[in-house]
Amino acid sequence: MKRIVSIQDISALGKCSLTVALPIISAMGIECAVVPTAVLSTHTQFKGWTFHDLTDEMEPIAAHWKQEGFNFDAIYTGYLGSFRQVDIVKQYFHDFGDGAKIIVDPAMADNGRLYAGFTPDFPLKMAELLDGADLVLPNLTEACFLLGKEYREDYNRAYITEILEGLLARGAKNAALTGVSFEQGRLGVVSMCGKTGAFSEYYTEHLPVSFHGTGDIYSSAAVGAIVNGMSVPDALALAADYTVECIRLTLAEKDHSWYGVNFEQAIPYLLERMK
Ligand code: PXL
Repeated sequence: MKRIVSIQDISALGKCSLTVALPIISAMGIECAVVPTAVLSTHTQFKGWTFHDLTDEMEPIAAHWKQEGFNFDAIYTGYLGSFRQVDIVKQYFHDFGDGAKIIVDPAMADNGRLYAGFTPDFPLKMAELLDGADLVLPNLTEACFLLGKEYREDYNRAYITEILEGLLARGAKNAALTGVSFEQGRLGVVSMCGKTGAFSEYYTEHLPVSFHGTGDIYSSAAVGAIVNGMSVPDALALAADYTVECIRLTLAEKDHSWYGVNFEQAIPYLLERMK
């Protein structure tokens, strides 16, 4: 059985980070070990959330795992809260990266802005994780922050290509950008392979809503698909379709929650598509 480890926070309620990575990756038939980097009462789009840092647990967990000789098919990182956590994650890549795909979701920003609590110097620290990563999958905002580039809402293919090349130049083997739209009503993911230069793109219906946690759902599904042997472009397309299905099911529910999507109800769809 394949085994991965996901390193990110656990927002106790809020349908993001580990509370989506664990169920989605498990449902895809992959063992999902976790390194919880912090416990929050909710994700940070709520008001008044609590936060308990778990950085001090990260190195002892790694030390024990090394002693036990564990290895992983992939290391999947998401939301991280500090420079020190990024440094420890780099140590995980070093200690457990042999034979593991390294997949980095630099979850830290959206819609042109960093999430609450991040200082402007954090994105360049997060960018250190790209060096040697098999895949980095930021949204457009995160990519701009990683590269220290101005975020633009109106852009063309040349701008998107420049961003993908910038991410590859930071050392990622593949780069994928989400939330890209060249056409009214269509939203998608574009990616580039550093080795072959191959460019791929995949678009879905652009539902006129924005829900929290969809980036984490998309990344988790992409990680599961890649570890199950799909090519990067196919995995990205599958993850995009799954995310859209999650949003559709959420909108179909009267009184749906604002803070996250009904990803649980779309798991049968995901598994059907994996066949
Ligand atoms: O979904 C990204 C995410 C993960 N973890 C925490 C967050 C967010 C986004 O706001 O606040 C704690």
